[in-house]
Amino acid sequence: MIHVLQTGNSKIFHGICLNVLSILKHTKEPVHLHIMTMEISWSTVPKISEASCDHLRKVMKDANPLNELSYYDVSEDFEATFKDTPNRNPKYSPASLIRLLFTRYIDCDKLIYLDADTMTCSGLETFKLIDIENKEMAVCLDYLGKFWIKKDYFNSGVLYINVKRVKETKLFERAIDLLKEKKLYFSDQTALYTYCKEKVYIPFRFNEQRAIKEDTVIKHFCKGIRYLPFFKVYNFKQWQVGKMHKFFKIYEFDDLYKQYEILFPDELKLEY
Ligand SMILES: [Mn+2]
Repeated sequence: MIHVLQTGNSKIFHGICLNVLSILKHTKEPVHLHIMTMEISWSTVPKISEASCDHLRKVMKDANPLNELSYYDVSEDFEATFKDTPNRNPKYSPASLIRLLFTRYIDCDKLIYLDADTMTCSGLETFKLIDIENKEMAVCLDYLGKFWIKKDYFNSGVLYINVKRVKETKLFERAIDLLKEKKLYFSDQTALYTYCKEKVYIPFRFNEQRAIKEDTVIKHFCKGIRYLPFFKVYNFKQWQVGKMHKFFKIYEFDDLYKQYEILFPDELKLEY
C-alpha cells in the first residue's frame, strides 16, 4: 500500500482529482489517499466536502478495490493553531499550512505528500527505491530557490516522509512553533527547511519544476520564469488546459482531462 497525502480547500479540488487520475493511470500498487481540508474564520473559501471525497473514493475503488481514501476535516485544529499567528495569511494561501498538521492525524510508515498542482507521469512505486530509513524526508531542490535563497533550499511541493521518524523528531510540530513566532516569506516551506536536518536530496525527476522528461515521476506546476522571447513569470496549473497546450505544449494529460469531465461532472470545470 502506498500512502499519499493531499491537502487543500474546495478551490483546488479539481487539481487533486486530476492528480489522482494520473496516479490511477500509472501506479499499479494499491494507494491509500489521505485528504486533509479546512475552512476558517479569516477566509471565505469552503473546505472540500465529504461528499466530493466519497465520490472520489468510488472512482479510486472502481480502478482498484484495494484503494482507500481517508478524509480529515481539520478546521477547528487549524483555527486554534494558526489564527493568532503572524503566518495566518501566507504568500500562497492559508491552505498551504494544512500539511503541517498531518502527524496529528495520520499513522503509516512512509507517506508521499503531493501539492495539488502536481501530476504523476509514472508509477509512485519508484519512491520505494529511495532509502529514508534513517532520514526524516527525501526532498528535491527548489529550482528557483537554489539560486535566489540558498543552494540547498528545497521545494516542499513533493515530500517523501518517514512518518515514524518525523514523529520522533517532532519536525512538523517544531515548524508550527516557528510559524507561531516569526513571519516567514515562504511560510511552511522555510519552516521545514529550517528544522529538517535528516534529509536526502533526490533528483528533480521526483519534483520536476521545469519541462517533463522521459524519466519524470512527478511534474510540479509551480511558479517559473521564462526568459525568451521576453522575461515572464508564469504560474499555470494543470487544470488550465488551454495554457497546457498553448504555453507549455503539454498534451500528455489530455486523456485524463476527458476522464475528468466524464467522472466529475459536478466539480469545478477545467479551463480551456
Ligand atoms: Mn505547488
